Amino acid sequence: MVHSKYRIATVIFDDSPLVYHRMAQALELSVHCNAGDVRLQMFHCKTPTGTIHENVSFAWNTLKLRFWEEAVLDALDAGERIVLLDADMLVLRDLSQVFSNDKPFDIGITFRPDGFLNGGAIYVDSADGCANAIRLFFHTWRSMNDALYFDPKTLEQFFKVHPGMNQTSLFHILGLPVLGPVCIKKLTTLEWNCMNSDWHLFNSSTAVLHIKGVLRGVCAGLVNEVDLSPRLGKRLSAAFLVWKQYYDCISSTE
Ligand SMILES: [Mn+2]
Repeated sequence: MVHSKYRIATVIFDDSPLVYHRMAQALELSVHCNAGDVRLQMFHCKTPTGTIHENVSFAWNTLKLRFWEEAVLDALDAGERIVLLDADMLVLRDLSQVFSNDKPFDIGITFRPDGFLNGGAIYVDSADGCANAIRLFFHTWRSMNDALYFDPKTLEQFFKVHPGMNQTSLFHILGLPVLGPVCIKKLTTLEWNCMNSDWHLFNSSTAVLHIKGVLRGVCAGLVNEVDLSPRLGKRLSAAFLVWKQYYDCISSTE
């Protein structure tokens, strides 16, 4: 059985560079084109003032996680499943298949082929999963993230094991006894969060494409699209062509 009732939530910072707004627009378009009438909750916020880190993304990610936790609590109340996505994503097909009854889970996390996790897409079975375990998971993740944010020395140490503000905090809570019986499912990035490590394998099984690195460079106008093919050869061609369809469509309406 495949579940159908789920929502998608994402966070956009209104004062972020134009490229992020274009990526959020593309996400919206891709959900509309490929995921039917699935509700996309787009949370708008502003960059916090007085950030203590030079890298503004630490503050963005820390605030983003608060919105994600709120969205999960709201979904739990509504009895709906939820997929939490970065704004730099494209949804290429309906995502309900991830909630197949065959292997029930509370939280689905994507792992790259090299074993590193990526926190850009989190799948939460807030309808059939254990509500208390899910609440505790997000509380623990956000608490770890907040603690690290205000402890730059420990953060630096943790980054040696796993980079990324939300990611390193996620990595370091996995396996903590405090999480109790939460059921974590390991998903492949290729299928559920296709990023630069997987672009060369991109195929019709890919449900979510993560726009990072050089793709984002083109989107921001930092890399000339014409220069892209020789640089990447065959490696990126399929993912790039899909990405281009959405971005051309957005550009034509600007
Ligand atoms: Mn991302």
